[in-house]
Amino acid sequence: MAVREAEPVGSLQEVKEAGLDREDLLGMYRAMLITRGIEERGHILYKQGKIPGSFYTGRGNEAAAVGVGSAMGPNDVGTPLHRDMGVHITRGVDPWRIFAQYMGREGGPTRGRDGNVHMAMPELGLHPMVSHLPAMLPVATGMALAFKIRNEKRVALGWFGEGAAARGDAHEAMNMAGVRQLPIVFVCDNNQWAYSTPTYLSFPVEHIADRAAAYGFDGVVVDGTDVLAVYREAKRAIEKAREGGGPTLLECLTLRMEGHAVHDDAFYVPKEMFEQWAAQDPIERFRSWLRDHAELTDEEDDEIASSVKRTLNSALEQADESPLPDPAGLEAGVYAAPEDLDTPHHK
Ligand SMILES: Cc1ncc(C[n+]2csc(CCOP(=O)(O)OP(=O)(O)O)c2C)c(N)n1
Ligand SMILES: [Mg+2]
Repeated sequence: MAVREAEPVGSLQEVKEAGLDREDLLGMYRAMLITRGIEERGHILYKQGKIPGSFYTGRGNEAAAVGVGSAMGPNDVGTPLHRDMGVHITRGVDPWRIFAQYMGREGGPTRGRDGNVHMAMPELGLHPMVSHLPAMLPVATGMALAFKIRNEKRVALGWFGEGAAARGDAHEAMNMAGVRQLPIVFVCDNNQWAYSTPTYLSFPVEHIADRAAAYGFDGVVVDGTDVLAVYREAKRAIEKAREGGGPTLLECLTLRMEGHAVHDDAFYVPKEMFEQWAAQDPIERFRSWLRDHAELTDEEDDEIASSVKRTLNSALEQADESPLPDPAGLEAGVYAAPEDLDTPHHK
């Protein structure tokens, strides 16, 4: 029951045993590049005044998000947060929809009802976050409870930050999931800061995952900059949940590489901390691993980079063509209609 600190990933053989072939690996690499590229371009759009409100990124969290997203099964569900763009990308959200969301356009997943990252596409198994953190954990727990009651072999994933872990709804969700042994994986994006609050003011134990034992399930800490280690641990936890083995708390350790949002210059984060974590940038790490273990050549790498660039260029164009929402349709999509719901008593 005690927390386990996951080993880093070694050879290609080990990765193959975890179920990934070379195509999968390059797909994950591409997803990480798309994720970062979207957020970098988002910054530019923000500076151009094209993004209303504030702007959030998950820089430094690309491996954690893509690693977990890639381990999900086709019918699994999740509630990713503001650092988890990689989950949306891995589940197949077309990048132009994200740019449209950023700019409050009709083509965004919320059809222009919200800008920024309060979005997801339920048809891809993802449910949009609300601002209140970690209010999506009880929602994910509810979905896991539904799967268990209906005897469906599906797993729910609920994301939360290490700061949000201090709130009651995190405790309530994990306690209930433990009591009922629900098919759920709680994924903590521990990026070491909750706005300006450091971890030692958020929790008094060494790891957030240490708490799992108190809820009666396993806790695992994984280096969130190692996409393959994250994948391996997420896969293990998800398949365990699917087979009736109950929840896991998977803590992905990273550093939030930018301010809380674009308005915050993170002056309170020690410079050495940024330097130390910049040296293990998740994308650079994976690129080196692919070169050393999967024969990624310069030509292939350049090809992937230019195809990502092309994808993002045309995505931006497509998003810019998407109109702002028509105020006359403001109420559309606010309430679910009976045909949107698949529970028998709504039919
Ligand atoms: C209940 C609640 N209180 C305060 C906030 C304002 N707020 C938004 S993000 C944030 C920091 C959250 O830190 P953490 O959970 O570590 O997630 P991170 O942003 O670092 O990924 C705060 C205080 C909120 N969204 N919800
Ligand atoms: Mg945090």
